[in-house]
Amino acid sequence: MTGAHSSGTIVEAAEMHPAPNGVVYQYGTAGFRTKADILDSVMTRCALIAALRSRKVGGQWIGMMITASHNPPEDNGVKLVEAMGNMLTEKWEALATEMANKPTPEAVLEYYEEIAFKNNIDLKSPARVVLARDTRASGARLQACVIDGLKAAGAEIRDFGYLTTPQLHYMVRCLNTNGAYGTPTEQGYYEKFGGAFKRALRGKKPTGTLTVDCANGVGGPKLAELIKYLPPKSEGLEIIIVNDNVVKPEALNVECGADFVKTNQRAPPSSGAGPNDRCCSLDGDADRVVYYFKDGNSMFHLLDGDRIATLVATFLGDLVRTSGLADQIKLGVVQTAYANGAATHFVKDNLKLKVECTPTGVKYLHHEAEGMDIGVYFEANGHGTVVFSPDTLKTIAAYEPRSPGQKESLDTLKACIDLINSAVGDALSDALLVEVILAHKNWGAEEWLGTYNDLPNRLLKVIVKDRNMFKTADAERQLVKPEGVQKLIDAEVQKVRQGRSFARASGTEDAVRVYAEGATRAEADDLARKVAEIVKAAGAA
Ligand code: G16
Repeated sequence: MTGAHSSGTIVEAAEMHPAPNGVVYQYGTAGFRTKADILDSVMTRCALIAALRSRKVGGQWIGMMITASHNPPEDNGVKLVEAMGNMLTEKWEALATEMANKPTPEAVLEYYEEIAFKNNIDLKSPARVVLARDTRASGARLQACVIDGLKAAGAEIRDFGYLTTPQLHYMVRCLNTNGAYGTPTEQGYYEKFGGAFKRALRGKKPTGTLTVDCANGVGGPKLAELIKYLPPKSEGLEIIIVNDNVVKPEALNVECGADFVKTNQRAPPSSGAGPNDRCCSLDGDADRVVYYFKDGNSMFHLLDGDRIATLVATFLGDLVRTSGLADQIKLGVVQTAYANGAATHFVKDNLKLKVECTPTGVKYLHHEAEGMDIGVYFEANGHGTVVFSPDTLKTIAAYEPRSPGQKESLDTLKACIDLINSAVGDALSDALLVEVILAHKNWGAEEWLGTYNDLPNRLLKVIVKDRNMFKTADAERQLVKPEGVQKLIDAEVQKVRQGRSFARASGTEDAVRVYAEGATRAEADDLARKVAEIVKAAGAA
């Protein structure tokens, strides 16, 4: 931890880490993210923004996470975290983008002062920033750039070293709630979620084992630590960790991890799991998780974010009902356009719950979920959590059950609330929640899969000259630019039974993503290929 005094000027810090010529930066879906070797200046400037943001919110702790999550090892990035542990507000994303693109150190200082002036920020008031990073090789250098910026801005720094992204969000929320959310230490995190897991299980034992692919990222060592706080495997869950090599940073996300599994729809080649063994994969910073297994015929089955959402919504809905709270608390589900059509139908028609669709990016889903009593949100890629409104939490806390059955359900519901990292999607806490639910239902992955049939789907990446020319509307389901391209996509969709497809520019990678689904694997693949060709042709213009 460092003191709250400035050890350099803003101009000097910006001079130490000059912006490369001709690069345009943008705060994207999850912060700044690009090749690590052009990020030094962004880190220092982002630190200035974090310090200003902290001052704006009365000196509360603001988080900075140095990570590029699912991206390849040579990338890196930074995400800023608001005082309650959620993503940076959009207005400040725009300020961060503008700051990152200032051409000179003098312009950086000028803009720093302009932000302070326009937002009524007293530059002598306290600023507090909490910092962590994933295991990428470039992380140490970029962290030094951040610290130079923070010191120049006179911010108090708490540096947690290596953390998963959700652990950093947890620290921010704990620090700003005086420990009401938990103790702001790694041990505090493990105690909170490990303890809640035990309480939520209520003596039930998950069937079989869980093999966790940690993407060779920071989730590996952190899961190994968390396991020490879980019930012994004789009473609880036997977890087998694979792909936990953080000593070789070039192995990060390579042929493993949640994004690999979801995109390729196959298990990591390194997975040693046997038939019907339950498996899950985290991504590089452990904020996403997807489940899967191979059946007796070696056929791969994916249980992605949509499946987690339906499982969680079903279980929490049942607990609310059996506690006797159904009249007072309503559940809703938030998805993106990537949600499988079958999952959307299942939530609407079987669970009879409200479904909202937002653009990609957990910040949008989280915001939508905050408007619900209990908002279950998951992106299909496995990124998500559950949000409980303050009124819902009060209702649950004050509720007097009228029978032992109601009490049992209420206690499980309360333990689940503690087990969920409501600040942000958290692969470790999400996986524990899934395990609790499967244990209560006495299900393995096969039974979970049996709840409905996914429509076959395919996700492709198309490299184009400038992805920014692709603009969408209607929660990314329609392309409005380049003009005329949506019509071509629609024409292909018409030809396919249960066809649906859309294209959108990624906010984390230099590519356009194409999603397609159809009644059969062949139709989904064919539709995805045709739409990708349309996008490629439009992007070449
Ligand atoms: C980030 C965001 C997610 C988003 C994903 C892909 O995840 O937090 O909300 O789904 O990027 O975004 P895009 O399709 O725009 O590239 P992560 O896990 O990489 O931080």
